[in-house]
Amino acid sequence: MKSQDQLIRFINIPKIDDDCYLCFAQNPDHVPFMIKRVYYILKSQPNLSRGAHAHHKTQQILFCIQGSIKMVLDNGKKREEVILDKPETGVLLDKMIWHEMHDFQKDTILLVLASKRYENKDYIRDYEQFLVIANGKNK
Ligand code: T46
Repeated sequence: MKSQDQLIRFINIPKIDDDCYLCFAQNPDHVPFMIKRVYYILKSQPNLSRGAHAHHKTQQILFCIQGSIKMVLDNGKKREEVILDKPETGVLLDKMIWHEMHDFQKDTILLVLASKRYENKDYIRDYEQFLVIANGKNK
């Protein structure tokens, strides 16, 4: 199977364990794109859900640096679920992947590296529209 066909692609980064943990991610060793934006999601209440969209062009890597989440990834043909709960293991979220984040543990912190600046027009928020575009492109 080609690596592009894999829906779940983990990104493992170094975790230096001395008197604390220090993790780092750098291009190109761990991050296959130039980082244009960093954001983080925190102060989550238990059982929060977020996401439910895809991006036309943006690629991202999500690290759950505290707590845990369940994440659904869907390329329009198949849908898989992953649990993110380790600061040294991220998941690559390619463009045109529908994603949902569920079951945030209380006080989870999600750190995201993105290949593009924020642009509302890069979002597809309607699942039916996503399927049309994804399956059209995959033909
Ligand atoms: C994603 C998943 C994993 C900005 O103004 N700039 C930003 O860089 C971001 C990320 C968001 N925003 C604004 C847009 C909305 O008014 O923040 C608000 C919440 O964004 P959104 O509803 O997209 O948040 P989530 O948690 O559903 O999704 C976020 C990212 O936005 C999204 O790109 O892939 O995390």
